[in-house]
Amino acid sequence: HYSFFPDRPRWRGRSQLTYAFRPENNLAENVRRVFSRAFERWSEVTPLTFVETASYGGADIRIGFFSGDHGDGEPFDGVLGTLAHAFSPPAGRFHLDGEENWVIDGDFLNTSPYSAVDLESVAVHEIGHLLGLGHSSVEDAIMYPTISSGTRKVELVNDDIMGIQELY
Ligand code: TQI
Ligand code: ZN
Ligand code: ZN
Repeated sequence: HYSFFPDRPRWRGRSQLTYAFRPENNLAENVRRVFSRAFERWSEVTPLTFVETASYGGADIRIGFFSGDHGDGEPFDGVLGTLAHAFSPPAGRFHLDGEENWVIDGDFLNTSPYSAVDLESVAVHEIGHLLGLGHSSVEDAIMYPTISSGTRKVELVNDDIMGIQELY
């Protein structure tokens, strides 16, 4: 079953949210499209729309790849372990571990074929957190707290949809 954060934070009174990519990452178009598709999965089942903006500082949701200690008190740990973190509304902070072997549309972003992590799967999960969902006890749910390495899991299931529709 789905869950929320304590006090049920959500993006109250907002239907359009903006997102921006950390300029220093210079993300390729195919990487940006992965995030765009991940947002779409949530907008299909809510009144929410997500629009990319060039202004990193002015965006509701700020997406960036970082390595190790990156100044927010939650350092990344290299390959595997923590893959990404996102915070409850209205923080909008969406950080990914730049040292993971991210898989983009089945291709490796870094060089190693080991410990591959599917970017879209992680993005759909983290966006759930950004919108106010906690973890789910339903194993098939996007918001279930574990995923096997190399697995692709990008489809919202009924449990995710029931949860997000209770918030929006
Ligand atoms: N990052 C954890 C996560 O997003 C961070 C975290 C731990 C967390 N406890 C939390 C976030 C409680 C909000 C509330 O769950 S992670 C997965 C999964 C991670 C894990 O790097 O461990 C995914 C990131 F579910 F597959 F294990 C993305 Cl999809
Ligand atoms: Zn961080
Ligand atoms: Zn999580």
